[in-house]
Amino acid sequence: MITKRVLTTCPYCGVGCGFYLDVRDARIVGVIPSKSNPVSKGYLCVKGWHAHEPIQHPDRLKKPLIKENGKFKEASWDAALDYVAARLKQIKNKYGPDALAVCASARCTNEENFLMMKFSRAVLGTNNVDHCARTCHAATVAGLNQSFGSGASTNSYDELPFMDCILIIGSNPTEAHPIVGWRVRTAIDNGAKIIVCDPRKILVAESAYVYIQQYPGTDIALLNAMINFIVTQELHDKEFIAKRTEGFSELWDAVKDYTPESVEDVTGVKAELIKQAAKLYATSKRACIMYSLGMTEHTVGTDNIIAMANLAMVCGHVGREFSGLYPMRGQNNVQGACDMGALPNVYSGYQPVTDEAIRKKFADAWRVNLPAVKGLTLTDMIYKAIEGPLKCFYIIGEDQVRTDPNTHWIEQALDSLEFLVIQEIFLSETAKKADVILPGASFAEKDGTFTCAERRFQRVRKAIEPISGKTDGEIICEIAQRLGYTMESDPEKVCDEMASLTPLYTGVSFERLEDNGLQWPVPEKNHPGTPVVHLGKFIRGLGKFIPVRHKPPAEVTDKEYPFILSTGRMLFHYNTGTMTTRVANILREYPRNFVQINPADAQRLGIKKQERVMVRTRRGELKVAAQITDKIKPGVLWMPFHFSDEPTNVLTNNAFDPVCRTGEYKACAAKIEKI
Ligand SMILES: Nc1nc2c(c(=O)[nH]1)N[C@H]1C(S)=C(S)[C@@H](COP(=O)(O)OP(=O)(O)OC[C@H]3O[C@@H](n4cnc5c(=O)[nH]c(N)nc54)[C@H](O)[C@@H]3O)O[C@H]1N2
Ligand SMILES: Nc1nc2c(c(=O)[nH]1)N[C@H]1C(S)=C(S)[C@@H](COP(=O)(O)OP(=O)(O)OC[C@H]3O[C@@H](n4cnc5c(=O)[nH]c(N)nc54)[C@H](O)[C@@H]3O)O[C@H]1N2
Ligand code: SF4
Ligand SMILES: [Mo]
Repeated sequence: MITKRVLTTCPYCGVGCGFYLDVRDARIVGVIPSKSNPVSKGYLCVKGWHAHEPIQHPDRLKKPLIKENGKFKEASWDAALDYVAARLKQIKNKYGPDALAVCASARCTNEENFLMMKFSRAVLGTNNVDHCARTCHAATVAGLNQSFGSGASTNSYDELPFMDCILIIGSNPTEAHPIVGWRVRTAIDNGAKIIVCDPRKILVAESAYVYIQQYPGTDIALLNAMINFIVTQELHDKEFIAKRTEGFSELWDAVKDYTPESVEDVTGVKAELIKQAAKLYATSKRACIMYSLGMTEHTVGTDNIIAMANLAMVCGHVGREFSGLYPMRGQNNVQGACDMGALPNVYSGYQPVTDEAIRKKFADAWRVNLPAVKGLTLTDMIYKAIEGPLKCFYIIGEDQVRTDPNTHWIEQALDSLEFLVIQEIFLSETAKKADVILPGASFAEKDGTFTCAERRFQRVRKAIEPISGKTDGEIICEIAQRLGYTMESDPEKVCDEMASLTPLYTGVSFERLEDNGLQWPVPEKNHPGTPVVHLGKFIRGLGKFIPVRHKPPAEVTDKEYPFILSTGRMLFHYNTGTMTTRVANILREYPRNFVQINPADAQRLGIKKQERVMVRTRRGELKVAAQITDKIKPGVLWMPFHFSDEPTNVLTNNAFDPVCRTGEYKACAAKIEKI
């Protein structure tokens, strides 16, 4: 007998599907998709269908753990929280507030992220707060903000089926955002022509009108060549450029030498294909660009984003319905964690910490003095831990040891700290390094909201009581209390406080999110939400053309490391796999890591199907099974990163974009050897 059905939002990817959790005798026994959810309309992917399974897995952390002489011992909540508060206070007194840093979680609710950034700023007194967007779409926030004045998706999922052309570049929607992938399929069925630019022949490339298989890390050359061709063929939107943008002549100065022929060598793509793609995109009436980490996870990530914004503006394909840029945000609530100000430079709604009037508004509301200088990014926290000034790190729901580039580097940083607190639902590799582990609560054990990749706030609802006894939000507030500062932990009240301090989300409240959620901006109490932004006018006024030029990845191939290694995702598993490797059927289908290699390379090296091989880079080495496939070019290798016991990030390069500080997960030099 099902005793209740609780409507909530999927805890995995940024699509934001809605489903019910079926509860029987205080246990969650199943998932049923919600037909009325505006995002998923009754569909779910394999991860959503199994989202209940990890929640009650026996491996869940249930009691706080304190490390003594290298071993974890169970402790009472009071003992653990007293100890954490005492150590935070001691470190702050000894070294000052900027010796501490917190990492919020894109897996947690908006309300918990708001509390985490408030805790950092108002309680610890530091702007050193960040989260995994740094490894992910920070380039989107930095790039689109410069071009358009806002760093989020310009349009909505529901427009996709009605596009004439979708340019999919560095995004694998059928695996990483399946329910958006389903809308892309609908668009194809409706007659849309798809352009796919991806070093791997991903599933949607099979249905592409033009498929471009460039080398990883050569997208600026490719996009500039498209712009070059469009302008020389007079296919650009002169009226849009004149009325709505600035800087076109500077752009032209930069792209005039990027003829399609001139980029053939660097991209590995025939000029004719680039011309076909450019012409199709420019001449389609309804055309948009969908992109993701293939563009952001590079040392030129920010420039990659700007190059796409340039292309869209040259063709007038932005700032109206059925157009735009769709950055496919990754985690269930990474859009929200950014929106809530879990970033070192802004409060909620992207209000700068360096703006005196804004700082005063928050300081008055919170009755404290607030730090005026920007904090450290996650990337720079790691450097500062190794160098010495950063002494203490409080991390919620992020497994840096498995997900940051170059595992040895991140381990060195965590080992250098005086005190590490991890708030987790499973014993992740990062948690193993902690001095104290605080057991958090999964999405099914709390109320709140997530914001998905189309800027939609949606409700998350509690189906069962927290298994550890406390939600993540309550834990943060109880530490704050012990440090002498009272914070309201009730999610609905936190949401109201956030809305009252944040002009972009003034109209957001639990009551108004009941049915379909709300897409921000929601600048007034009764505002209906905003499916399309930059309509008629960009948020920054005029759209800005910013010239960008091709730069090779930080590490290029050479005699010793002749392959380009790229990494990414597969449909069945999710990030570190702490959750999906605890779903029996998923693990049965995909139990282990692998490396993809082109048949010509495999033959030359004598590597056979499924043979275990050694992959090496300048950072490390890893034994994995070889998967021979013509879906990648000769000279390229590809690996997923979902398997904790065969950890891909021992190989990846900790080289970072100078602006947004994201790591180059998508291209480094590697070699592959028979064992
Ligand atoms: N099933 C599943 N879904 C997920 C996740 C998951 O782990 N599993 N994670 C979520 C998260 S956190 C995120 S951020 C998103 C990410 O979603 P995506 O970014 O779509 O996923 P990735 O596989 O990382 O990379 C996308 C594509 O970029 C291509 N690529 C690699 N290098 C380059 C390049 O230099 N140029 C171009 N143009 N393309 C390149 C890859 O071949 C790949 O097809 O997915 C979210 N959804
Ligand atoms: N090689 C390679 N590495 C990558 C990438 C890549 O493309 N290639 N992509 C990068 C990207 S885009 C991302 S976003 C990162 C993701 O990196 P992470 O954020 O480290 O990965 P997740 O598996 O999502 O881990 C989050 C942790 O949160 C925990 N958790 C889940 N829900 C909750 C909750 O409600 N409360 C608490 N307290 N904990 C919770 C999970 O158990 C898990 O250990 O990985 C990055 N790493
Ligand atoms: S597409 Fe994303 S949000 Fe939807 S069910 Fe799958 S993992 Fe969950
Ligand atoms: Mo991500």
